Amino acid sequence: MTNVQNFVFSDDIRARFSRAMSEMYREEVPAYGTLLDLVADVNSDVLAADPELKERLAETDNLDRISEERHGAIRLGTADELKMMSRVFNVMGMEPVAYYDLTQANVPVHSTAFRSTDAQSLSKSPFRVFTSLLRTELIKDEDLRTKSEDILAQRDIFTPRLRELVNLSEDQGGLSEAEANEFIKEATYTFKWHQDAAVDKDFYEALKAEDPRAADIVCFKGPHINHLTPRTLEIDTIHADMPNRGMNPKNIVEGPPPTHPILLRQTSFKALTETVKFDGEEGLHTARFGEIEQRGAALTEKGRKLYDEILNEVRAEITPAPDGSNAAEYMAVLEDKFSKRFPNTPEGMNEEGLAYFQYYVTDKGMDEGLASTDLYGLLEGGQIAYTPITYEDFLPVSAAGIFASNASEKDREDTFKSSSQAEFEEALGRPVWSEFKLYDEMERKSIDDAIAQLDKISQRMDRGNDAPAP
Ligand code: OOG
Ligand code: NI
Repeated sequence: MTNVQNFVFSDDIRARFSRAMSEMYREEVPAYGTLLDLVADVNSDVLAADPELKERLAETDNLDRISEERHGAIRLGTADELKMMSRVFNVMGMEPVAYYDLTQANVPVHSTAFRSTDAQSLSKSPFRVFTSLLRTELIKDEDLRTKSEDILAQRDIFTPRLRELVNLSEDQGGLSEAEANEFIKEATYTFKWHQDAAVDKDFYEALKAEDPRAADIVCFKGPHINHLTPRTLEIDTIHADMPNRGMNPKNIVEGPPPTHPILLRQTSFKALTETVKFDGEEGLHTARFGEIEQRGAALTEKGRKLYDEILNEVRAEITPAPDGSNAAEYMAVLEDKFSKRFPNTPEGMNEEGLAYFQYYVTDKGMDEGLASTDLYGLLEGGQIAYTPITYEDFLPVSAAGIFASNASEKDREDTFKSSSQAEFEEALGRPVWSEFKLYDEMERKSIDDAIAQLDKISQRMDRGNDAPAP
């Protein structure tokens, strides 16, 4: 689809790019394909068994996106790479949202997520890319640090044609069909896995010994896609079924308990080991993995605070053992603590101001129009209803868990410098959006739109009534 100037809509470019990435990753990591099939099966079972859910998703324009939905993760080495990447994503209508400080988990990166920011674009394609920037200053060994910075300064992860197309899009205000196709091809290539490393084996091993995540970023020619994550409606079923399908999942599903459809629940299977050529010499690299996620309600700052508080309480009592031996016990404590303090129905969360909601006109509203003057009355009267806004972002704690589970046994020493959103934004060349502000705007807009829609219905009914008899 194109707009008046015959440019392809950025939402379309993003949707097609997301599909192209999925195809590429399916070829690179066959287990990802298995996971996709599993997710598609389970999602269609869930929808078949729950017509109410299906109807609600359809009513709020969120049904079609489910099976298309996924996120990816990449890791960059320099501020210039981050700036250019931001422009590449911008062609697809994706903007940096939220700041994540992974140094809290002793990972030497800080991050944002590129995604679309309004409800309509999200319903077209919610594709998001968690994007991390290495903080080379946290590489402790001076030699390794200096050499890493030199290597990164010399590489160019973008093809010349991709740079041209980004410039073109910015100058013209969009891309034609042929240009968009070329853009998708070049952008996808940026995230391809390259078997040939950019360094020799000694340097790789030395940097890996200091920090495997730094090695994953510095030693390769480009920011290979690190994982691609489909969204499931039933994560526990899949988690339990993964071993039967030859996948080795991590110990627990990270995030809130199954009783609470909030934020984000994630599980992954362990990184696969890939062969690499270091100046022709063979070696092995372990970084890429598979992951699935289940998304729930976006929480307000108040809700998020309560979530963090309860999770800390849980972790003070029990931490999940890496071998999974106390998984059932951990889940029981998690469920217990949350059920005591966090409501798990939309009504309960709304009453306490813990989550954001999308308001919409019901079938009854379509018949009756603006039957009351205020939102409360319209909710009471059943002309308007609401459903939680889906959380579009990430959870640093589980992100850090993922980093850790896919790193090595490396000690988790607490020696990193404190976070710096300002530094990150300087590298990025612009501020990141506050996720709370975006959800708040979405909620307000949905209320305004629903009331305007009811008003129009009422006006049409009035005109119908006043019309002179034929
Ligand atoms: C990013 C990990 C973050 C998630 O789902 O929380 C992430 C990485 O491994 O580079 O993707
Ligand atoms: Ni992820």
